[in-house]
Amino acid sequence: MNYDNFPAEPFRIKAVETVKMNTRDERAQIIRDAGYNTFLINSEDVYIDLLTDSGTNAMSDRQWAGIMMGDEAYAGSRNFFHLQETVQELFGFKHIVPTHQGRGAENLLSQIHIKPGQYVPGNMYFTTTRYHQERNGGIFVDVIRDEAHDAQLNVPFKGDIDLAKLQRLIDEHGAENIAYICLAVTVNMAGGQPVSMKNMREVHKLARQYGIDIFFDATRCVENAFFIKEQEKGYADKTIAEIVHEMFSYADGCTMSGKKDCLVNIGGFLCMNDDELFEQAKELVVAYEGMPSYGGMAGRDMEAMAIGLRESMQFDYIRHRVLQVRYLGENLKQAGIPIIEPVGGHAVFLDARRFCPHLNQEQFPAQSLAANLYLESGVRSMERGIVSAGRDPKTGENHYPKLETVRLTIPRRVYTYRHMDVVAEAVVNLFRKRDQIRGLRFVYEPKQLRFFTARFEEI
Ligand code: PLI
Repeated sequence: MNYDNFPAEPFRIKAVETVKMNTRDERAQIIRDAGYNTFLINSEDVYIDLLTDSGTNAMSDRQWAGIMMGDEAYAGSRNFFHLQETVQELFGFKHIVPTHQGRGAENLLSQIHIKPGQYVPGNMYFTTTRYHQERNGGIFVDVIRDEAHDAQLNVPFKGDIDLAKLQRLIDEHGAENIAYICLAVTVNMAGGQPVSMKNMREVHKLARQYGIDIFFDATRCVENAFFIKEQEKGYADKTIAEIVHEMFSYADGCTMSGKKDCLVNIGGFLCMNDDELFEQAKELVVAYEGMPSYGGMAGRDMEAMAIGLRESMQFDYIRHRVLQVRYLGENLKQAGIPIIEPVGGHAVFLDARRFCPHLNQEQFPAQSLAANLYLESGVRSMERGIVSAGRDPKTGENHYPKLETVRLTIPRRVYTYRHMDVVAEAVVNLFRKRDQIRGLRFVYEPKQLRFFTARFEEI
């Protein structure tokens, strides 16, 4: 692998956390005890943890200094005002409602903006987002471009909305039956694929024509902005902050999981421009989260978030971030490992259909692949396929997503390129004996968001 194309870490390491490597026999017992679900493995038993990039970020010295500046007043904390100012300046929205994390914001938005029976089009789904939409009577409709469902197709901006699909939905059901458009930047379940500025502009134009609101899922908006700067004509000379600002100019508000691009371990928020919607959100936040001036976060958490959001827009940071992920992807590709292409912003996704062609989707190939990767190497990853997709709430039938994947998710500022090499070696070793990976069946299946706590046994 040629390191020249990949920038060195743009930071010095000031604190370290020791990790341990246990034996294969120990791991065999651990994964059995965990019901072949990597969510149920204790963190202490993991060597390199690529379960998620959510809340696993390393904070900077400046953020830790901010933690000491926490104003833990029940109401009117100065850290809230700092966060509010920062988000207003960087995102350009009028109002912000803090929440304990992203799904808190999704809960509020779904309650105040969906009438039962209304449709909620989105560029592929995210688990918690769709859960809250459906719980509030919304009908989720996937309007992402078809290419996003094809793991092997290497085209830019696979996260774009297909405008024809959106138009068809409006024609069929009428604009009044669309709650709002949910546009995720980037699209997690599609492989961390970005959305182009051109698409945001066009979706906005169409939505305006019909008076439909657009809410962005802003969770990985800074990573999305990097792809726009790198690949979209006219943006090479713009700063990341300028690009992020323009992106949100095409939205009426957003939900945000701060645990990703705000470079913190906890927190989230909901934004909107509409005053009336803001009043409704404020009334609801006190019931579910806390006062409108903390919403489930401590003062110190809001301070770290305000500082982290600004840091994430530094070009050296975000370039290293996205390219480190790409480095792992390129490494795997060169070794002939089937992955989703192009490599997205936060993770490399193994294509379990091609990795385990001897298993059908009902044998949970991605779930088993993740379990076997842990067994072989102590590397923890996550299933993103049929188990994550869950069941149709009406019919009880499994959703059968085209993408059956294992996500190797890179925490921000935590691991080095050498860690990426070790992960690649582990995946390559497993690939050589892939025919030994066995299918799984449920021994326990929770009704909601089953992937978090489900248990399996080998067939
Ligand atoms: O985990 P939360 O509640 O802070 O955020 C929920 C959430 C919303 N949107 C998107 C695109 C996400 O990726 C997301 C959370 N993602 C997790 C936990 C993940 O592992 O990807």
